[in-house]
Amino acid sequence: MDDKAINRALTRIAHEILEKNKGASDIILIGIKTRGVPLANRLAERIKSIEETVVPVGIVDITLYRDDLSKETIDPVIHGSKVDVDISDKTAILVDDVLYTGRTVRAALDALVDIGRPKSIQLAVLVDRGHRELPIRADYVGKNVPTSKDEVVKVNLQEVDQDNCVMIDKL
Ligand code: 3GP
Ligand code: 5GP
Ligand code: MG
Repeated sequence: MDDKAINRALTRIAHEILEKNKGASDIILIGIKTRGVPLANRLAERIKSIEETVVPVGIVDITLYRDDLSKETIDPVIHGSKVDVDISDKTAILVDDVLYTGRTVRAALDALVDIGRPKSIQLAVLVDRGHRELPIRADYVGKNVPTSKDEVVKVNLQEVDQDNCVMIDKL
């Protein structure tokens, strides 16, 4: 995906979020660090320009104490989170760059439940690369990218990497 393809996918997801939730009044976006955070901010910007509603953006920080590139699978550990608004009775939308085994999202769900009791939780990802190890699926997907386990999806975002692209790399 190049810059334009990423932008189109995010614009579509913003519209899908508004359609599914009948507007943006009850929504909070929660970016999963690192690259889920700029993606959540971009979705908030788009929602603002479509509906003129300001959607709060929170952050959950889930540090993966594991080397995904090795065969070891250790549960992710939750570190710091920053959610300034009350998420009770809101629809919290988790945002991440890549959905893979689902373990990161499971940990993020734990983190959210500790912060409050949202009315519902949805998941938006830029890329779904398959290979789930838990019963987790995304409500909004930028692009489904079938991968093998010896490939990685490289996600570059301007805010972090100074350019915008999604590529498949061999390990
Ligand atoms: P992120 O923090 O922005 O999500 O997992 C740590 C970082 O390494 C992630 O950045 C992710 O984008 C990047 N990464 C690249 N390939 C892989 C991979 O195969 N597994 C994991 N967990 N991260 C990867
Ligand atoms: P999971 O916990 O679903 O296995 O992995 C999801 C998290 O790991 C995401 O936050 C994502 O950043 C990172 N991740 C896993 N696989 C990849 C990948 O192939 N490419 C990138 N960029 N990130 C990945
Ligand atoms: Mg990520």
